[in-house]
Amino acid sequence: MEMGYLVVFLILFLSPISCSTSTLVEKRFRKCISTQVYGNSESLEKITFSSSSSLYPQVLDSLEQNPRWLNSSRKPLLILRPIHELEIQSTILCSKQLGLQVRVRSGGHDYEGLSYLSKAPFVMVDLININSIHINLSNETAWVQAGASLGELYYKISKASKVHGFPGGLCPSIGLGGHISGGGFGTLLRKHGIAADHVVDAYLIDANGKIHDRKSMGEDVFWAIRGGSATSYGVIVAWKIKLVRVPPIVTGFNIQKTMHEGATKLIHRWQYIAHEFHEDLFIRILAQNSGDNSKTFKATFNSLFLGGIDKLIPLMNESFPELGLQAKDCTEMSWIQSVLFFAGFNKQDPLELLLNRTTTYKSPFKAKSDFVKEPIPETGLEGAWKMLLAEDTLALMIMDPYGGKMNGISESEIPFPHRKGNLYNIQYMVKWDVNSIEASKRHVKWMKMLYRYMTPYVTKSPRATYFNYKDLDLGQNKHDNTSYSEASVWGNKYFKGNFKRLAQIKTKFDPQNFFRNEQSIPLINSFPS
Ligand SMILES: Cc1cc2nc3c(=O)[nH]c(=O)nc-3n(C[C@H](O)[C@H](O)[C@H](O)COP(=O)(O)OP(=O)(O)OC[C@H]3O[C@@H](n4cnc5c(N)ncnc54)[C@H](O)[C@@H]3O)c2cc1C
Ligand SMILES: *[C@@H]1O[C@H](CO)[C@@H](O)[C@H](O)[C@H]1NC(C)=O
Ligand SMILES: *[C@@H]1O[C@H](CO)[C@@H](O)[C@H](O)[C@H]1NC(C)=O
Ligand SMILES: *[C@@H]1O[C@H](CO)[C@@H](O)[C@H](O)[C@H]1NC(C)=O
Ligand SMILES: *[C@@H]1O[C@H](CO)[C@@H](O)[C@H](O)[C@H]1NC(C)=O
Ligand SMILES: *[C@@H]1O[C@H](CO)[C@@H](O)[C@H](O)[C@H]1NC(C)=O
Ligand SMILES: CC(=O)N[C@H]1CO[C@H](CO)[C@@H](O)[C@@H]1O
Repeated sequence: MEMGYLVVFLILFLSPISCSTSTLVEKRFRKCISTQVYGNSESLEKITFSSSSSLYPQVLDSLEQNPRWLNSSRKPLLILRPIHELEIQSTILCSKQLGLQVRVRSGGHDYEGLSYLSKAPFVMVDLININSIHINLSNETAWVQAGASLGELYYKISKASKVHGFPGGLCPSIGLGGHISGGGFGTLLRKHGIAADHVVDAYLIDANGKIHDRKSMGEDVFWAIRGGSATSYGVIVAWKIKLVRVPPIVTGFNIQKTMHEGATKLIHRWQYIAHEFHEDLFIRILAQNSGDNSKTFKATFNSLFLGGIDKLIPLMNESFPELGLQAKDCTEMSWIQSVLFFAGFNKQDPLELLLNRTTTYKSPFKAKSDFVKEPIPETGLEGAWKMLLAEDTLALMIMDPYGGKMNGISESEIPFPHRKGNLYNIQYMVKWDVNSIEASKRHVKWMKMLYRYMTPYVTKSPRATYFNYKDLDLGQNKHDNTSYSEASVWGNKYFKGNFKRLAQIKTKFDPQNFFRNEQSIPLINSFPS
C-alpha cells in the first residue's frame, strides 16, 4: 500500500515536466550536448531553440503542414537544427541520458503531426539544414540528404538531365526523410513503382548514436526503413536513390465532369480499366464538392502520359474512348514542367517555385485512405458523392490507379505491401478554414462517417491503408510497452504480412524502444512492467 502511494507520488511529481523542471532539463541537455559536440557552445546557440526563444514559434511552425493542433501542449522542449551528423548523434545520446524522447522532422508533412508533437517530453531534430543533393548521372543515382524536399530533388535532377526523373509524390514541399521511409508515390507509379523501391543505400543513426550504411545496418534493417517507418529504427541522414528515365516530352491533361455530364458513369468505367492501361498512362481522379454550400459535385481526370500527344490520342481512343479526349485538351511539356503542372502551377512558371518550402494554402485537415480491389457499383459511388455534398467545406476523394509496374513487385519486397490486385487507392480528405476545436470535431466526425460508409466497397481483413496517409484513429501505442498484438490492429492495415517482420527487426535493432511514437513499430514481446 505504502509502496503504491510512493509510486503514485513519484509519477505525479516527475512525469509532467513543469516550467521550472523543464528549464532544469533544458540546462542539463545543453550542458550534455555542448560537452559532446564542441566544448564551446557558441555555434550551438545558433542551432538550438528553446521555448523561451523568440524564434521558437517560427521555427516550429514553418514546415508544419496541418495546423489542426494550434493550442497544443505537446510542443518540443527544445528544437535543434543540426548542421552536422555529430549534432544528431549527440542529441540522441543526451536525450537518452535525460529520459527525453527524440522526434525527427524532415518536411513536416506528417498528417498527424508526429514529427513535431508528442505527449512525452522531447527534443525535436529539424533537418532543414541537412539537405544536400548530389546527382551522379554516370551511375544514374543520387545521394540525397533527408531534410531535402521532393521539389529540390526534382529540380536538381532536371538541371542535370532532361531525361531523368524520380517516382515520388506530387507536393514539392514534402521532405525526403518521411516520404521515402513511408513509401512515396506519384504520377510515375504505374511505370516505375514507388520512391522506396528506388533506394539502394542509406545512412542511418541508431539509438546508440552510431552511423550505419546499408552494409553495417544489415539487409533486415535496410529492408525495414524502405516503407516500414524508418523513424522506428533511427534517424535517416541520407538516401542513395536510383533515378529513372523519362522521355523528353510528356503530356498532361485535366478533364472535368459534373454529375450532369456523366461523371459517375465515367468513374465507374475507369475502375475497370485504369489499372490495365499502358503503363505510360496515369489517369487519376479528384472527386470533390465545391468547398461551400453550393452542392455541386465535380470530378477531374488528372493525367500524365509519358510521351507526346500524337501517341496519346490514339491510345486514349483505344483504352478509354468514353472520356472523349481531344488534342486541344492536352499540353505537351518536359517532365519537370509536369511536376509544376501536378503541383498546381503553370508549366511556364519558373522552376524555382519547386524550391519554395512554404506552401501556399495551409489549413487544418483530416485524411484517411483505402485500397479497392473490386469496382464499386454506381449506387455505391453515388452514395459517396452524396456524403461529399453534405460537407460545407472542401471534401474530396483522390483516386490513384495502380497496376503496371506495381503488379510486378512482390508484397514483401519492401514493407510497403499494396501491390498486385489493387485497382486503385483512395485518399479521403477534408480541409477547413476556421481553426477551432468545434470545427475540428465536426469535420473529423464527418470523415469517420464517410469511412464507415465505404466499408463494404474496400479491402477487408485487413482494411488496408497507406502509411504515409497516417491516421491515428486506427489505433495508437499508449505506452512504450504496447504489445505487438495490440499494435497489430493498425500495423496490419499499413503493412499487412510485413508487420511481424518489422517488429522482429525492431526488437533486435532498438531493443530499448528508444525511437517511438504513437504508431511506431512495437517490440515483438513486451514484458509486463
Ligand atoms: C500536402 C501534402 C501532399 C502529399 N502528397 C503526397 C503524395 O503525392 N504522395 C505520397 O506518397 N504522399 C503524399 N503526402 C504524404 C507524405 O508522403 C507523408 O506525410 C510523409 O511522411 C511526409 O514526409 P515529411 O518528411 O515531409 O514529414 P515529417 O512530418 O517530417 O515526417 C513524417 C514522419 O517521418 C518521420 N521522419 C521524418 N524524417 C525522418 C528521418 N530523417 N529519419 C527518420 N524518421 C523521419 C517523422 O518523425 C514522422 O514520423 C502528402 C502530404 C501532404 C501534407
Ligand atoms: C559516380 O558513379 C561512378 C560510377 O559508379 C563512380 O565511378 C564515380 O566515382 C561516381 N562519382 C561520384 C562523384 O561519386
Ligand atoms: C478511334 O477509333 C475508331 C475505331 O477504333 C476509329 O474509327 C477512329 O478513327 C479513331 N479516332 C482517332 C482520333 O484515332
Ligand atoms: C513561397 O511561397 C509562399 C506562399 O505562396 C510565398 O508567400 C513566398 O513569397 C514564396 N517565397 C519565394 C521565395 O518565392
Ligand atoms: C487557441 O487559442 C486561441 C486564444 O486563446 C483561441 O482564440 C483559439 O480559438 C484556440 N484554437 C483552438 C484550435 O483551440
Ligand atoms: C504497460 O505499462 C503501463 C504503465 O506503465 C501499465 O499500466 C500496463 O499494464 C502495461 N501494459 C502491458 C501490456 O504490459
Ligand atoms: C560504382 C557503382 O556504384 N556502380 C553501380 C552502378 O549501378 C549499377 C546498377 O545499379 C550497380 O550494379 C553498380 O554497382
